[in-house]
Amino acid sequence: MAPHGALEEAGARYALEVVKTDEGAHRDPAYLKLNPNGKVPTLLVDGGFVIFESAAMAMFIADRHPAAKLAPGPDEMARGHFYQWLTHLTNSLQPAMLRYYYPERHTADAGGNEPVAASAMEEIATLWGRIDRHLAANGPYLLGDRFSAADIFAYMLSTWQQCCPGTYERFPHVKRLADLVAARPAMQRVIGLSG
Ligand SMILES: N[C@@H](CCC(=O)N[C@@H](CS)C(=O)NCC(=O)O)C(=O)O
Repeated sequence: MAPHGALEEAGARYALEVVKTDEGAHRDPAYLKLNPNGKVPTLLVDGGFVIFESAAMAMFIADRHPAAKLAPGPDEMARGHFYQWLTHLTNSLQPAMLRYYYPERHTADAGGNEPVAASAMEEIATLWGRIDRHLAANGPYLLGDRFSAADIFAYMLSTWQQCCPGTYERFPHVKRLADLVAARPAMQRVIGLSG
């Protein structure tokens, strides 16, 4: 959803191709040639140039479409905070969520899944709590009053609520950000497709 939202916000020309992970399509040899990690998503630019890692795609799309203002420019101090938040989301919050969803990859113990998922859940709530406090003091967006692709990423993760039940009730400033992002016409088109 994050790179998809960035493409739609940018008004880029693109086509979506669904990789059916529930059918194991992300492990097909043809897909692994594009993304050897066997993860979704993958971005193919102009047919031949391939990028994996959704945060990298979001930054790339922001740079290629400066008029869309999805990131502060390279000469602006705020660019540092844009990198900070996007990296934090993709390096801290998302991995904790993936630990929750794939606990078996983090334990060799029989019966180890539950404690791994439980500790991931605790970490997720701690991280959302910190983000919520940041947004309370400096929001409504991660960069203050300025929307960026990092907010799309935060919105996407906020919809993964099985790992953090009641995210929007517990973290009202995360909810405010999510509501603002979800109300954007470009994001409405993306949500309409994935919903
Ligand atoms: N850091 C990667 C994470 C990608 C990722 O883990 N995607 C999940 C879906 S949200 C996936 O492909 N899962 C399939 C698997 O790990 O087998 C990114 O942001 O692109």
